Amino acid sequence: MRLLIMGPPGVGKGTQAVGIAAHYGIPAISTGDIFRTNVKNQTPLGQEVSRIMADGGYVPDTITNAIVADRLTEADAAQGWLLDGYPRTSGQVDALDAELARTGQGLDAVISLVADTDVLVGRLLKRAELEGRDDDNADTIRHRMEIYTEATDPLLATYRSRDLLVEVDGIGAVDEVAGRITTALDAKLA
Ligand code: B4P
Repeated sequence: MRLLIMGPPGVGKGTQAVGIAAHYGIPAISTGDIFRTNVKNQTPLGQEVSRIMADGGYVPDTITNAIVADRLTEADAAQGWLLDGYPRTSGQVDALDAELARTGQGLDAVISLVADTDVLVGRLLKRAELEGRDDDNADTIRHRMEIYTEATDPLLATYRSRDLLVEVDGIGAVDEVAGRITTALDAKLA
């Protein structure tokens, strides 16, 4: 099973990815988590990306693509994976396509979580209180939303045209959204 989960900042990609991955027995691979771990551990990669992330920008494709390609060679990813927050640019879509072609694999579905911007801003401001993430303040959140609209939202059309997109309403309790995703995926993959 090879899946992507996409959607705007704060829509719940990371929250839902864990449950979906457990359901299918595959690893959830979050580029955001990989970068945050490197920032926390002050690795050379972390030092390179910390300012970009704190400003709400995207880490350059050359870095992100190399990290994902490398992660996909690990043993736990041999039977499948769920990519959370990747691809986010057309260059990343091309890199993932090339990687899949190289290994003779294909995607099974792309989950698109959808929610109103006002709800998302509210969630991220609440997370700022709870977790204190550097990129969860009002200015950065606005910047992240703008970049998403410009660079990532148009990618959904690509996956729709490949008949891979499964759109799910991301508003509601976490369990409720999880149930919707499973039902929609089961219908898509049947
Ligand atoms: P991500 O880690 O992907 O961050 P996100 O978009 O904020 O997270 P997500 O949608 O997963 O929200 P979450 O489940 O946490 O990226 C962070 C940064 O890393 C990017 O801005 C960028 O700089 C960099 N980056 C990552 N991938 C990259 C790439 N491919 N290319 C370049 N740069 C990249 O949920 C948000 C909040 O809502 C949480 O507090 C959660 O508890 C809450 N929540 C979730 N579901 C809810 C629900 N149903 N109801 C109420 N609250 C809910």
